[in-house]
Amino acid sequence: MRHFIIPLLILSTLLISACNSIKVPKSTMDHQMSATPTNVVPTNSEWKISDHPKANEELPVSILIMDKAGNPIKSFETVHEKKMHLFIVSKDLSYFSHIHPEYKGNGEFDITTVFPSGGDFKLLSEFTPKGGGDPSVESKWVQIEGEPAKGVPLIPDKKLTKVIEDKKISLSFVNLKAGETSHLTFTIHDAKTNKPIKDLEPYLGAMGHAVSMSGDAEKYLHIHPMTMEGNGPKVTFMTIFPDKGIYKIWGQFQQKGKVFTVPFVIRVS
Ligand SMILES: [Cu+2]
Repeated sequence: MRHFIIPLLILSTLLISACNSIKVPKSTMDHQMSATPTNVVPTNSEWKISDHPKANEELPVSILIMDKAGNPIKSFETVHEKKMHLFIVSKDLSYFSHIHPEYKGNGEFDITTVFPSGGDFKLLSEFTPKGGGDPSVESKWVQIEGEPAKGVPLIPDKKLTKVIEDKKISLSFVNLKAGETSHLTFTIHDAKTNKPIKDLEPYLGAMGHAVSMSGDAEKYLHIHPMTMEGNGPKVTFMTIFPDKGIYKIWGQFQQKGKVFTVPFVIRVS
């Protein structure tokens, strides 16, 4: 069931967000914003990571993408400048990483990463086999040996303003109801001067990216901004949260060649 639901969620997000973004998935155009996902290529995956993966060590991770018959898929679309986007989160969602495995050919993607502590981590890859109009998703839980991090309880933020790397970022939304269209706006100021930041740069082909996960790390949404206009201080995203509950959302933006990530915990009612 999970394998079916997750692509469906991403699809609905992409279908909606695509209306106002520059890159419109084929299925959106074909189906006029219908919520029926028809263009996700069904996939299987095989993940290779050492037998006893340890925290704080360089660990090679290999992901083989196959079709349902188990044959490697050989060609992939480049989406947001990459053939694969890989997200790694700890079970409590306190750790987040967004990286790009290298395509080795014959369905295989490789990357080396360091897990910051022992414990359970979810690896979630997003890619689009050639001809697919919307991304496919494959994920894997891994258990990392080593001292576990002190778990961070997932509590909705009371204050939706954070200071990250000299930037003050606020999150606001219109309609945070499950199953309905939500707009999320990140507003970015210089933390020292309080001046609005107007020189954001495109990051992976958009004025920002946002990834959201449900509190249990089972539901995943990759949310693209609604427009490419302007370079801050506001970037608005549109999505549909599938269910009520707590979600963590990570906004990622770039300024002066540097990417910064801002996390918020929200409650969808
Ligand atoms: Cu990416």
